[in-house]
Amino acid sequence: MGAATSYSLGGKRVWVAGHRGMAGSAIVRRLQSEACEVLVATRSEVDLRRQGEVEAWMERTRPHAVFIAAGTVGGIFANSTRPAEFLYDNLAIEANVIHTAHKIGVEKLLFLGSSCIYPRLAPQPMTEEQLLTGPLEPTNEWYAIAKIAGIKLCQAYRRQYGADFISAMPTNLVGPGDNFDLQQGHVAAALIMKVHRAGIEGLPTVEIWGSGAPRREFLYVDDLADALVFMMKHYSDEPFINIGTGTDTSIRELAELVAKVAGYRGSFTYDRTKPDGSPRKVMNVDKLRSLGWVARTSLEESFANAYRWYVERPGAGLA
Ligand code: GFB
Repeated sequence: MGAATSYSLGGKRVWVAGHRGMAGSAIVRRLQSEACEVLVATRSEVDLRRQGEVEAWMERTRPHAVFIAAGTVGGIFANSTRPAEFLYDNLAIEANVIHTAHKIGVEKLLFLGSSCIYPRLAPQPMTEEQLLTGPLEPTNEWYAIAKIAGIKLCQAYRRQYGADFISAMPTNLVGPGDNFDLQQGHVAAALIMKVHRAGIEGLPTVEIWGSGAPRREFLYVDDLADALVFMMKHYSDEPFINIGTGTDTSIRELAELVAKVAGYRGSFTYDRTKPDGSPRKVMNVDKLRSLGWVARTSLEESFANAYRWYVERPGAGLA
């Protein structure tokens, strides 16, 4: 039960589903320091939305352990304009992988959810007990419903079949490998792109969506990967666990931090025709702390690393 359990990755075949994404690629980086064999599959090898392809691939490769970091993801605009993809893709992926993992006897599986599973007006910081206590945030309820179903699948397979399937709920992420797409991506990448471009082009202002008042928590993606490997090794129980830092910042403060990191001296304007989304999202991370894990990378260091990663890419600031 809980922290007392221990699962060894040594000598195991470990499948990171979604290895090209921000979280998945960080898990692959983190697994380099474990004595395991890392399995990955590109979308042309296996489309995770197709049950037959998932079954064939998993039956052939026989992973001992699985991280489900695959999914259709995006920021507030992507979530609110592509509801069918966010609901269908994520439901199909998690149902296919979790059911097949049970069928072939996967020893351990970790499903990644999201902090948007909690009610829009959940008391802050949000404890795991807040799940399904109120209406969801409308801009991302499609994604949230799919992620809640993923948690429930893990719990149901544990209850009915004794499968060692667990779930982690990460907060908003920052770091290398993010989706640097102004329309589809999240706020961290968008601010980095916008501020960098304004610096290059000598623009006096940068436009921020919404009021700047919403508060968000940001976890460095390599800290997330470390927490997930920690959970894979040391946690085995039905309740899911929040993964975050436990501290939040306003979007306005965040914009100022990115300006500092990028050496940008202009100002910010606010486009109030764009949605704010949830007024505040910050995790209570007491459970994770009590298991023995805390985040290491500060907010400024996280954004400085993400900024450096972005500007070192060819073509940064041009697209
Ligand atoms: O990161 P984000 O897109 O999603 O936006 P959520 C966070 C906040 O930043 C919102 C504001 O209040 C946005 O209005 N914002 C300001 C911007 N400027 C920008 C900008 O240029 N781009 C973007 N994207 N936002 C997501 C969910 O919610 O959080 C996902 O939609 C997922 O499903 C993820 O759960 C963790 O934090 O509001």
